[in-house]
Amino acid sequence: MSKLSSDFLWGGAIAANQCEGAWDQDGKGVSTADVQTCGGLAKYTCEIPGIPDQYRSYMKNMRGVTYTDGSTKSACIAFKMNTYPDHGIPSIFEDEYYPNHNGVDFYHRYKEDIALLAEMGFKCFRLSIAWSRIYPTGEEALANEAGLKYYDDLFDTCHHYGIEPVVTISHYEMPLALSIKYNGFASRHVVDCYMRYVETIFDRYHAKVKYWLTFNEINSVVHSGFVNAGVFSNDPKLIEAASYHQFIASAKAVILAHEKYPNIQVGCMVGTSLAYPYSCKPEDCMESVKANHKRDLYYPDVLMRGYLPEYKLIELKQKGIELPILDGDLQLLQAGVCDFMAFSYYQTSLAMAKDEAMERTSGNMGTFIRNPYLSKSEWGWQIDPLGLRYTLNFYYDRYHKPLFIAENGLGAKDTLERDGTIHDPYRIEYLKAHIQAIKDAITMDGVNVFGYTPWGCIDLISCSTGQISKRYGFVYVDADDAGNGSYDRYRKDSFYWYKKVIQSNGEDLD
Ligand code: BGP
Repeated sequence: MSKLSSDFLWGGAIAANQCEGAWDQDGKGVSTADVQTCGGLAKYTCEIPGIPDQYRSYMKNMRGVTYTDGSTKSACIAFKMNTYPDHGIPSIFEDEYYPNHNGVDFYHRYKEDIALLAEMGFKCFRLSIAWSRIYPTGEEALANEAGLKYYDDLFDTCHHYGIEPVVTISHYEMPLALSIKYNGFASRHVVDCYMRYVETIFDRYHAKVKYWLTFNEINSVVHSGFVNAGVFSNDPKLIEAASYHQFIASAKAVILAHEKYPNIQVGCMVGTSLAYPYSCKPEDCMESVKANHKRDLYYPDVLMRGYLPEYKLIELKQKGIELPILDGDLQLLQAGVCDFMAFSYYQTSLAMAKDEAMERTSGNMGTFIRNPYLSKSEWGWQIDPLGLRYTLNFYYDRYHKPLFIAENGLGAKDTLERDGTIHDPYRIEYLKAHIQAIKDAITMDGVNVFGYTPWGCIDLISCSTGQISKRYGFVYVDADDAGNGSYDRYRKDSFYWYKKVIQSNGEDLD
């Protein structure tokens, strides 16, 4: 059996808003991530009247977005459920705790952190740039030099250790001002703001960064309009417009890269949870086709094939929604096809023609019907290593372009022992099974996968709950959900295990 190629990019992934902290330092503006609370601890919690029972248990740790309508202060669910009020301005309250404000202090500790990643033998490191460090409100004429300098130093540190940075241009944050003024990407104007930001960072870093991703989990706009695209509204017309504008923005970024910086490659990033049919009943099988179109295919279809698919055009027509297509847009989409497809994979899902009463479980791309054949994490995310091989085959068959696994991993509680060790056999077991699935897809199915960056390689703030106790890392950060702790770093057992995996290029998984 053939082996993995020697240049396979082993690494890990983080996002600026979930780890940097320093939310208001060195000229950074307020971002959409800065108004999000910590689930379970928040003072301003989100009560949604009329929510069906099977969803309710998943709401308890969900974080909120704090907002005011002028007279009252309140919060609405931030992630996995568009539940925004009719009127309200996302705002920071002095009496609320916002975990992303401190993150895990990566802004100040990145040198120590990258040295730890290098010790594991990382070949690449996926991270994001905080847009609001570069353009604090998104509309300045000049970029913030302190922000630019920070990422220069960060990329130089990576290269010092021979680590290739893989950069997400927009990972679940944008200047809050663009959300408040324009409802984010619902407005075409924000595409121009994004492009100014992209021009600035491509120009500055093209010699240091080869791989770029335009938007993190671009398809999560279906359920998280604010987190993904700055849309503080439930209006489906605005949400469809925002994702359309993100397509245009992504295509423009690809075109710019190809024209001016031929050494760089630009990919899309999709949150996957492909739907298996619940049963072999033809109706369930058809339902899985529809579910996949809606959540897992529309977005990469546009970005990897360069046109709006027929199934979506029909759906929009039936809903009476017109996309804000301008002259020349369709040519742009065609010319701006991505060089590769990156995706996150945590679990698959199930589709059933009639599913009202089915038991639900949670996941990053929604709440899903429980699959009786799968186990699940403490946070209810189902564990399906074979589903990763299935997903790799599915997308490679469809686009035949290189694939990059930008996220995967197990969020779990860890215990820091008195002697500074952390024993996390559950994480090793999870990752081992998923890496085996990747190897099988490459060596037995011929899928072209060029990298793997497990999520949260250093513990960080959870995107859906705001907790740090939902840990993914090989590196433990000594902090609790309320932000108490030394923030010192410790190597988990999985740290030594992953080091061996990388050293043996995936041969030694024991
Ligand atoms: C993905 C996001 C990440 C990350 C991950 C884990 O959807 O791209 O930002 O956080 O999920 O999710 P969580 O942090 O909610 O456990």
